Amino acid sequence: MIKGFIFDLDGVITDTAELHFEAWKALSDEMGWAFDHEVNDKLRGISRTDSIKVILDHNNTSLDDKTLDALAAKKNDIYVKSLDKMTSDNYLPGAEELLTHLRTEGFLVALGSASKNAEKVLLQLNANKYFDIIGDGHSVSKSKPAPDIFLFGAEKLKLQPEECIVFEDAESGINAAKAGGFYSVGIGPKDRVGHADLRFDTMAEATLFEVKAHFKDLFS
Ligand code: B16
Ligand code: MG
Repeated sequence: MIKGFIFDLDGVITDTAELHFEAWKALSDEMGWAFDHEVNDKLRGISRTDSIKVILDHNNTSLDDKTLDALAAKKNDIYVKSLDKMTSDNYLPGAEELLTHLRTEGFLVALGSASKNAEKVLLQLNANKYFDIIGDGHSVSKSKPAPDIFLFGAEKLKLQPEECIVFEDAESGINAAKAGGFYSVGIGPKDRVGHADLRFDTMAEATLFEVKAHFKDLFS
């Protein structure tokens, strides 16, 4: 039986992908690297360090670890500053409604994000009230597609993976959910999250009614 839900943050609760894009783009322009939305899409769900490596690969460049860390920190400063503009108006359509509904029905809810800035994003959105457990980029060392962040959430909720549904917008995130033995809901196009147990184009369609209808044998 499903007793809990684990939500990714960026791309599921709020759309920070564009803010990440702008910050990586500013750094790339400064460094003379090519960077566009197609490359940005490959960064969904993966850590900051892995992200800069993807950008460097795309540019057939490599850097020593110290320079790489310094440049990733520079990008992060730009990104964190851009979060100041975020408010509770910046939930993705449907996200706050679903979180509210889960609270009303008494489900356990955890965050399972790769971001080390999740705390600030939740604060800007005023979203802490919807989560029993916060799992973020500081909680585990192995990032998605390893299942560790979702296993962390389930363990803290005192649930088994098969008692939880994971919501994810990233290919690596659905892979992580599957690797951990969780049910998964993908948010986004088929070519990105079509391997999820259930998929919606956007969070606006992802109502509790639709989720229950799909996983009907798993709800009492
Ligand atoms: P930060 P999620 C992920 O968050 C983003 O999708 C990904 O693009 C980003 O690189 C990663 O967080 C790390 O973020 O630089 O803030 O630590 O989708 O897992 O909530
Ligand atoms: Mg995401």
